Amino acid sequence: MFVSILARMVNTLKMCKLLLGLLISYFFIIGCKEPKERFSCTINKITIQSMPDTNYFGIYWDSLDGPDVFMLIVSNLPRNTVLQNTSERFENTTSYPISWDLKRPILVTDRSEKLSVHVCDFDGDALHIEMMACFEFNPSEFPDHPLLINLENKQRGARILLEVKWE
Ligand SMILES: [Ca+2]
Repeated sequence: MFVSILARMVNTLKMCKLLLGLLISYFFIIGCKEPKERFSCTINKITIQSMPDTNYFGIYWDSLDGPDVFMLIVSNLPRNTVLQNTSERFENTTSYPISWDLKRPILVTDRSEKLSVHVCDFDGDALHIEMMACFEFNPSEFPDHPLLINLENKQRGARILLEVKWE
């Protein structure tokens, strides 16, 4: 009887030692993990370098003059659905480049965040907005951290330039 109790106690002690060992190993591994690298990309300026003359149906944007160009920047993350809705339009645009120095620079700190830059023509009210061209921008796809980023929409023959800052 006594021997059996003693054997059980020894086994329990062994188990405790094993568990303690596992716990120490776990915390050691967690402690040795590389700290998460900081990631921050700020878009300060957007320049439209070229846009198509006509819409998706081959019709000119505005019959008497050029399009009234503005941007909508939409994030895939819910917290930033519309990041920039500039009311500063370039009315009757007949030549490019045109640029926006963003009053509220767009900050991306999440590697999974992707932005869609929609360049649109404004036609009197929000119901009559026409998409001119759209561009996708995923900052994490630029590991070299260039300060100027060209985005192209080949299908639309459209190009924009982003001026960014990395930290
Ligand atoms: Ca228009």
